[in-house]
Amino acid sequence: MTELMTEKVFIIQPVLNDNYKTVHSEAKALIESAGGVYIGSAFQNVREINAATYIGSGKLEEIASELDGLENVTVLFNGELSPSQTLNISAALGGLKVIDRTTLILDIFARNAVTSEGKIQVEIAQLKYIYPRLKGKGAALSRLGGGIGTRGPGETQLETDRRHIAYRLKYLERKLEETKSRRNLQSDRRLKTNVKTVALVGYTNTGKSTLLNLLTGATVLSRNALFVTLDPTARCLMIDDREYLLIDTVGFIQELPHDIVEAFKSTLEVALTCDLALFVADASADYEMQFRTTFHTLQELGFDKKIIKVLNKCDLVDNVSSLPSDCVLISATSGQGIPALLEAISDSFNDRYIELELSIPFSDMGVFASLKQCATVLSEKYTDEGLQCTVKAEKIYYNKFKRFIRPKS
Ligand SMILES: Nc1nc2c(ncn2[C@@H]2O[C@H](COP(=O)(O)OP(=O)(O)O)[C@@H](O)[C@H]2O)c(=O)[nH]1
Ligand SMILES: [Mg+2]
Repeated sequence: MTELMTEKVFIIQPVLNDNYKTVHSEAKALIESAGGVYIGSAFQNVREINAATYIGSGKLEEIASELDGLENVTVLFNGELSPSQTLNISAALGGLKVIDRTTLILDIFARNAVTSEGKIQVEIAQLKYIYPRLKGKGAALSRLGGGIGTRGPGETQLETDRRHIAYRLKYLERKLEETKSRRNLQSDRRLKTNVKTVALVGYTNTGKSTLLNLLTGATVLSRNALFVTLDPTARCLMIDDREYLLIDTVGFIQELPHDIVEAFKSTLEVALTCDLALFVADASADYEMQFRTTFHTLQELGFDKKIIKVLNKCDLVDNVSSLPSDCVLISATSGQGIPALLEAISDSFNDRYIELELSIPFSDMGVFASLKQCATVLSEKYTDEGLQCTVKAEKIYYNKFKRFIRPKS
């Protein structure tokens, strides 16, 4: 597969309040999630919002000359724009493609929606956002071509008229109701496999993708065909010869526009079906808020799985001993804490296993063959009576083998 996206993205960051730095650095991670390449930023204090172009025309001229001559550039306006502001800014920048924050976020949701319900929900959100923006008969919108902000339903829908979109919305809303009423997460392919799944959840920019790459780096091209069919955010993780499926999720987002909250939640479904969730937070940011929001949002959606709290970016913290002790402290860039994290992951599954000391008579040697299929043989020794072995098996197999348990001497 060739890498499709080489879209270069320049950020215009309006400065409205103290949170702008966080929101700006988060936007860089969002661009990466959408497959774009960040190339630079312009910051602008906004005392009063300009009705036509949001920021002043002088600043726009400055940006236009900075970007002059560059090809394949998209401008991300990291705030919410009205349809006409989007068009006016684009015009002021010599016709460059301009997307706003909501459009970028919806694009990422579209890339990450896995279940059919999630896909429908994201498409509804996209269409609702596009709908009022189609006024000028799409001239400006169809000029967008492809790339960020046009995925999901975008490419085909942008050329159609508003009436068509209204029909489509009605259809999708009906379909969503149907899907909800016979919600069936079993359709998720992963559930049909025995591989344990571990999901990375948490805010955008906390280092989830970096961690995924670090942990699975050696096994990027999974040896197992099973993984090839899954979405690109799932990778095989090996710990002590045991396979797990590690899944990246769409990150929580600061100042998420409220009308796309439902679409966001639908992208989290993948976390609901995992066996273990790693809650990743940024040790150098407001990690308590990050853990709290992540937990509450997932709980609202019915999340009831095991959790490991992970504090990443510990390399940026001077006083590591002040960090909460119920978290695994790591740095995905320096590698610090990674062995402890791997141990915590494999330990969290260990309560499913028991060690059995068995004595299998020669007349029952067939049992040993089937034992090997579902248990790890830790030791084996032949005696006059038969085979004595110690195995580690999932508890569910206890009954199957209990008649061979060796009496304690
Ligand atoms: N200093 C430091 N930076 C990190 C660490 N982990 C990730 N980052 C940086 O944080 C930014 C966001 O990382 P990313 O993995 O894209 O975050 P995601 O949005 O949660 O997937 C990137 O610039 C990373 O290089 C870390 O442990 N320490
Ligand atoms: Mg990421």
